[in-house]
Amino acid sequence: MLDRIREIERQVMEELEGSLSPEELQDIKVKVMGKKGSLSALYKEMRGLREEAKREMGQLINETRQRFEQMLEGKEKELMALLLARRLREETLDVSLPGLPVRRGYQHPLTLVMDEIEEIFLVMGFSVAEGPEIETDYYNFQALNLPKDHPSRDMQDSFFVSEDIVLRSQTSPVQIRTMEKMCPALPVKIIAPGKTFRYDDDATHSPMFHQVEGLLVDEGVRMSDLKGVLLMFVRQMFGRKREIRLRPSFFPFTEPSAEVDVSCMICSGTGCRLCKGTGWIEILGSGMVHPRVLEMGGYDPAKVTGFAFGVGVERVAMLKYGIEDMRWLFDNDVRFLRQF
Ligand code: 2U9
Repeated sequence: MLDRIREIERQVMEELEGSLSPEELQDIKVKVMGKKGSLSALYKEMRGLREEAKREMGQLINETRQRFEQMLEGKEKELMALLLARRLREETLDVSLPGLPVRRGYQHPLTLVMDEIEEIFLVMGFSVAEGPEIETDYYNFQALNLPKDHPSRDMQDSFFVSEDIVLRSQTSPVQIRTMEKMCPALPVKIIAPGKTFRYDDDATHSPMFHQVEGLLVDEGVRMSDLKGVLLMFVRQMFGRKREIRLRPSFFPFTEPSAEVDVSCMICSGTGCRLCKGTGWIEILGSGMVHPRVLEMGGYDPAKVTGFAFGVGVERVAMLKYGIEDMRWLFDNDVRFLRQF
């Protein structure tokens, strides 16, 4: 039996030497000291011995058991220390390493241009007005002196929701609504930026596009005021060397009306591809508010006058950033959007 104990001890030493994990240690513990372990088997074998030998053997086995327990405990501590050292080594975090780059988004060129236009007019004392994108026939057409047979009322040009409801084809209804609300207060000095809708789709037209329209109504407002404000706008937007020229035109809501050209920002007037050799680029529509439109807003055209203008935001963006096709503004291709 003594030999058996020695043999078990030798085996335990050998296995402990080679064990590398707490799980392996546990296995050894069970194999030797568990209910069906090799030491427990010895206790059972003792039953046949004489009293004296039984006591001696019992003591010896108990001592061996205690030794094993100490050895296992020691080995466990050793292993835990090793594992901790390894974790500390492997999980080290170098806080001085540079962080992972975060890709930043960009503002859409239309947002940039829209914000810039608003800023220019805010500095000149205009306020921003907003209104519905879905309008009644009255606000979109009638109040703007667009008669029933006017071509822009045609189904071909406007998106009708029903006979009386239409997606606004310009932001002018906002100005009518604002005049109605403000009347008789003066001055009405507002810009109306926002989405507009027309049945059109090619390289220079989109069915949804953006406009900023302006309106100034007060006593004694003249066409020269309009010209001064627009010259200021154009120079802020396209550079202080720009000039403007007004060409007579026609809009139902303004009289007289004028289209406004800006001197070409590429060739400064000598003629190039952008201005098609003319030196001038059309940029705005404008005019003195039609007396009937003033009336429709609640004001007396005998006492007040007003000027109005409209600018296409996509067109300004295309000119400012050299964008050749309007559809690129709506494709949401990040290779395009990243450039702004
Ligand atoms: C009220 C009275 C008059 C706004 C105006 C234009 C001329 C014009 C175009 C510019 C490019 C539309 O986006 S575009 O295609 N706009 O030519 N707009 S005068 O006139 C108004 C507005 C409101 C009460």
